[in-house]
Amino acid sequence: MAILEKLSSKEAIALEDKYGAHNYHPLPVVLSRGEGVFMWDAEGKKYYDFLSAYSAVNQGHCHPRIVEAMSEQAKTLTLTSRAFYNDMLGKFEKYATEYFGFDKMLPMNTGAEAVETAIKICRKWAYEKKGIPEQEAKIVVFENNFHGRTTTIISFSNDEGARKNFGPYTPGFIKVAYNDPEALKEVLETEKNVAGVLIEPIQGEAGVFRPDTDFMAKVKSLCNANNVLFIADEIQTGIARTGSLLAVCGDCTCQGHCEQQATYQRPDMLVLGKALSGGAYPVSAVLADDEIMNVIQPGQHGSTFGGNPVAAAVAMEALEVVRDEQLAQNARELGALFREKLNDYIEQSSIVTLVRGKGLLNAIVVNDTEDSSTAWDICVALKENGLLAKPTHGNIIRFAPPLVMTREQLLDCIDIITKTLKDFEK
Ligand code: IF1
Repeated sequence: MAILEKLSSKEAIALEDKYGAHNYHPLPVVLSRGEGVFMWDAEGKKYYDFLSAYSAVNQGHCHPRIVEAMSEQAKTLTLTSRAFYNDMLGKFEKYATEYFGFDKMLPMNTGAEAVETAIKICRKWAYEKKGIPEQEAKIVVFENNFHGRTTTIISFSNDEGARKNFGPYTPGFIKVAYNDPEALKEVLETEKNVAGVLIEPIQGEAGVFRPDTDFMAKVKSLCNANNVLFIADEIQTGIARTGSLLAVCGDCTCQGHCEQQATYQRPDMLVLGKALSGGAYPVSAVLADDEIMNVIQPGQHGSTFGGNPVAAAVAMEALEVVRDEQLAQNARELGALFREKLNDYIEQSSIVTLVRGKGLLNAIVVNDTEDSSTAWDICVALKENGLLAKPTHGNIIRFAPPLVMTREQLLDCIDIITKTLKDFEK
């Protein structure tokens, strides 16, 4: 089989079934091309993408500027390892630290690697700066969190499917209820040796669960009061997805980064991934100021591909596109329109109970039990009608199109979604 020989959907699925680990249960569609908000399957059928690879493709599929940057760098120098310098990493580090307003950046590849990096930095800071006894550092995490799939990260997950039979688990994590400042306050004031709080500003996998508006401000304030690091995992919510550059920016309407303290809850460590590269290449990063980041000395952390020249070129272009195309503003405006139209539909619906989200990270809750197949069946019907989405947990369907979507395209998608839902009304 020639590498670029086109397969039929049936052939592609059969190959994955026979030769691939069964670690996913994909919707029965085989995609072979993407452009902007669209993807085409192996038979040429066109779909709106309403998942954006879990918010990695915020800038749209195969964005020409990002592809060009990747292609040019790939023809020049792809990887040196960090055993040597290269002429792209310093540029990327300067660009990204100015873009997000931190002293330093540690580049990695996947989101989970960046979360693991933040955990390591937090622990090291706790021992070497806060004076917590070695091996005793605790990090607070939240019920229904999702931060990746490494052994340490699933150690503090409460999703049995993600953690069962992967033990023994990594110790040193305390779980508290999400969106409950009193519970967090209690833990920070009673537990000894707390080093950090690791939080998603909106819990994506939990079903796009948006906390109270002032929750992030309270988390930051409680961390400051207890000398604990506020670590924001913006891997899914960041890069304009929720209608501002970062979800911790609150409702700030600026297109880039600002220090409007009124709305911006500046974390001590910012964790980025996914759309940091526009979905073209694995790029992730941890950003922090010197007094935190400088606990890492040569030889104490790293990765073969972390900060490679292609990652640097792709990420700088992907971030520039976010600014030039005002994607945060577009996400804010289209997200409000999406929720308004879905709420109009919900008023007379028996199958959808609510729509929730921020910017273009939204979800609907289907009026059925978690273990019912209704949400799945709706997604299969949406696929037949030319729109791709996938349930998160059981009866919740996440809707997250690329942020380059136009108003006309969004209205077309809302039409597809409501017409499809009507077929499931009781
Ligand atoms: C899968 C979920 C989403 C993330 C946050 C870290 C990571 C993710 C907030 C790790 C990754 C992806 C992983 C992917 C499905 C998807 C997902 F359903 F798993 F939970 F988006 F909600 N922090 N989320 O959302 O980043 O290592 O994957 O680059 O594992 O099935 P990664």
